[in-house]
Amino acid sequence: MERILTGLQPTGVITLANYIGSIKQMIEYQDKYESFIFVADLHSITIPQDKDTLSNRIRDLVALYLACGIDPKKNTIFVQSENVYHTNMSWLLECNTYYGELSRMHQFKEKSKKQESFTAGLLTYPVLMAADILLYDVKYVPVGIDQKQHVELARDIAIRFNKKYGDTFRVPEPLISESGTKILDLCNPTKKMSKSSDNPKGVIKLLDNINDVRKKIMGATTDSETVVKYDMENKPGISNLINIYVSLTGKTIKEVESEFEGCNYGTFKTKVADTVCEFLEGIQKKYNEIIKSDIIDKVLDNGKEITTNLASKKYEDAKKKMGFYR
Ligand code: LTN
Repeated sequence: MERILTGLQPTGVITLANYIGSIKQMIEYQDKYESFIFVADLHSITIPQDKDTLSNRIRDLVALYLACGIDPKKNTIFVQSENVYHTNMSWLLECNTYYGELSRMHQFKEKSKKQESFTAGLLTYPVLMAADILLYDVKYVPVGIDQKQHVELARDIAIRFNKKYGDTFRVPEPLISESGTKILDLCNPTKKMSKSSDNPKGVIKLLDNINDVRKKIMGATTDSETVVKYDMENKPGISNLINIYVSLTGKTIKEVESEFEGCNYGTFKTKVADTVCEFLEGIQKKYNEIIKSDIIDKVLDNGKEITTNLASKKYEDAKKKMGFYR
């Protein structure tokens, strides 16, 4: 089985869009690949984080992933800051990366232009990400399209290092899922549903109160027609609800259109709301059990041991190749 690795930042609660767009995908991958999933807590501090909520967020994130169906027997799950080799490796790689490469990254340009001043970490962040990836000889890195450039940088760094010091790193490839459906904001179905949106009515978080979720779906923006038909361009609101319904039931768009032929939007929305609420209730029940058990600590201790072992070997190898040995 080929190995894959992906990192998730512990910022904010996971949304239904995150579930449909990426977690579902990871659940499929767990039978196909040997998968490493880690909480990228060191990445999250490139912008200031509240120190009192950070550790809760890490636990919450792990608990939610487990509640969604990420199986700890099939995945190695760990916390980035608990494995010192990520930062150690990052320094070796930083000294093999150029300032020009980092300052050209889209995400750096985007995030730095919004602020008067920013930390050096915001610039060097993609090198830490390269270290995360290159430590484990992974074949693929499942990421959203926004992270593709960072994975390409990791490739460039690996190729450069291998050429300069001898074969050390496996050159990874980004795995961008085509099938993951983009879920849109319920109030403004022209933009993505995002946890950082300023209008909470448009966003469903996995731990939202069930009655609120129902209200959000019933209040979703739609068009002035009455036909439940998939048309992303002219009927983005209804199409978005169809996408949500399709993703949670496994039905096809055609099946959904005929299921609701002749029905008004109220009937359709009620059915979507029932489906989403039932789904979230299941996740929340599991989440509440997991969060008060010792499962999280067991899973993370195990992940730390396995990955520290692998990473230390890779780090020592890279370090020696660069000339550090006695
Ligand atoms: N930068 C990513 C998170 C991340 C990651 C990684 C993803 C950190 N290290 C390694 C894949 C592989 C993000 O912000 N989503």
